[in-house]
Amino acid sequence: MSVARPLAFLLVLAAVFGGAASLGWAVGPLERGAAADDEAGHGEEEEGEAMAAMDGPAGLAVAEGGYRLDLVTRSLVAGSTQPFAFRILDEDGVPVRGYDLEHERKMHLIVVRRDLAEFVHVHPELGADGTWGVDLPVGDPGAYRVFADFTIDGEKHVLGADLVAPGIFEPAALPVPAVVARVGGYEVRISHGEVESGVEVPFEFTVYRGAKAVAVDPYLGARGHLVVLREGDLGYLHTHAEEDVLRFETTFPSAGRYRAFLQFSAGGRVRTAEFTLEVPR
Ligand SMILES: [Cu+2]
Repeated sequence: MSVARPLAFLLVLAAVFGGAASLGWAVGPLERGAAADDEAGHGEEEEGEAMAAMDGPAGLAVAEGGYRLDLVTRSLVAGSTQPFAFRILDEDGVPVRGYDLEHERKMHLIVVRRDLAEFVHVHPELGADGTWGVDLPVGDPGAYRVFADFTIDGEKHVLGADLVAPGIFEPAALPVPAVVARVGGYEVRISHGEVESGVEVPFEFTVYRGAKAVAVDPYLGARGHLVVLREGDLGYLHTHAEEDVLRFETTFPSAGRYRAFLQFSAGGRVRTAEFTLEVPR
């Protein structure tokens, strides 16, 4: 083996670590934890930083902010609905049993395939021993990412973990950005102003049946529910919904492509409309 290879490897490592250090705020989870610990009287500037960190991507860590996502189910079976179980452990390793209601539920479980071709959003039931359980529909084989989205003592947490549905995996390319998505006989249009990273971007969705705009039914305490994930690391973005319209705000942490999953209720069923969003800078 020549000397050149290990040297090149070291250089790559240095670039990775150097890059991580210079990103600083982008390694949000660490700073967010620190900001949360410092509850007492921080200045306005620090509060601003904490807010910015809150708007960064979540769900990149299996443990964060004093809690750990512990998967009881360790692998998935492609093409079937199966029982899925997990726990949220506190710093002492004890399963958490007290959660706040958020969007009418105590736990939101989002499961996506890593290429963003599959998306499921379910609401598990909490057992007496602190184990969450749900019947989870799983699509085609591949690597999956699970997000547990929950609130404890008024603080929101999103923890993420990977697991695999074995089989022959055919990765799908992310669809190109489009302003219209079709789902179950409905056409959904997205409208937004200039999309730029680091600023709050408002989004509005209109649902059509034929040529006519239709009113959607309430769903989870709002008109709809929006999950936005970043291509590349599946960073999970917090979105803020307005109550009476399909309008949301989100802050993109960086340039890149994102996949937005809008869920709304119409015709007695929950539908998911999917959009690719391009953030140029
Ligand atoms: Cu939910």
